Amino acid sequence: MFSIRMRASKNTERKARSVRRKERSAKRQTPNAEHISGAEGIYEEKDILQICSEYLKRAVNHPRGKPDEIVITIEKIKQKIKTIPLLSVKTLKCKSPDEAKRIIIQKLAFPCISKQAVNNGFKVLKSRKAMRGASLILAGSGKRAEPDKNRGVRVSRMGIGKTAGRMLAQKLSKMGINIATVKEALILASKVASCPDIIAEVCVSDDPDYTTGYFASEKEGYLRLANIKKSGEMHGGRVFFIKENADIARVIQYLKGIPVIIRKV
Ligand code: WAQ
Ligand code: MG
Repeated sequence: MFSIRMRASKNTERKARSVRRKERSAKRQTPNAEHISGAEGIYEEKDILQICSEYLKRAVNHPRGKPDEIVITIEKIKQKIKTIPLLSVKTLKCKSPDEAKRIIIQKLAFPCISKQAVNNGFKVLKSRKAMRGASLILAGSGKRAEPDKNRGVRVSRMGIGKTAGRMLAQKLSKMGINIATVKEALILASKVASCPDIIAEVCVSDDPDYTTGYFASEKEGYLRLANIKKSGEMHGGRVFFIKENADIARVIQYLKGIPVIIRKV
């Protein structure tokens, strides 16, 4: 199996480009590169070409704008892939961002996420500068624990088996939501929820025309929230609320590095 990842960005400071060549070759994308889009999954070798072409199409036709750098990484997975369960799916037809926010606050209060943590979470989700990864927020102190506050932590190396993928497509079709956005977010949220130190996740798409977000946790499942933001807004993001005493390096290693797959729907 292969991990395929794509990220597309636009450099916001064009004049500074040449100065940063050296840095760029080290880190490949400048810290002020504006995030346009990203995607990742685990696939069979014979599907690599098709997936790369899908990811490229997505990168160049994105509502956030035209990228001037697209990076695709293809890596053979050598470790054993861990099987994880898929979260259950439910949709709540919220009428406004305020209503969605009230529900999220309710859901977060029950597993004892502090007010400070909730407020800091909303700050990230509302920030005009979209990160390309997620923010890790300590459930008690509300401290942001991701090492790079501009980029955040990108979850990768997650996928779904062929048969399970077909069953998921059927199930989502019945609900009228069989689209890549939902499938990918559900697989990502299932990996995040399977991390023992993560209590809950909240996600708002950074696509200006995608207004459904979600709350997810092992207990509540994947709870879709309609109208979590107003159409046209560029902000978005992901926050993972983690146990106050969690080993941050281990959480990041799990999210980025441990390959997981869903085999049952
Ligand atoms: N790992 C960590 N954070 C990520 C990742 C990732 N692999 N991909 C995206 N993010 C963060 C990043 O900060 C983005 O700005 C933000 O999430 C939103 O990303 O069921 O499309 O790809 O209908 O715009 C939710 C689907 C869609 C709800 C979420 O996210 C539904 C979506 P986007
Ligand atoms: Mg997006």
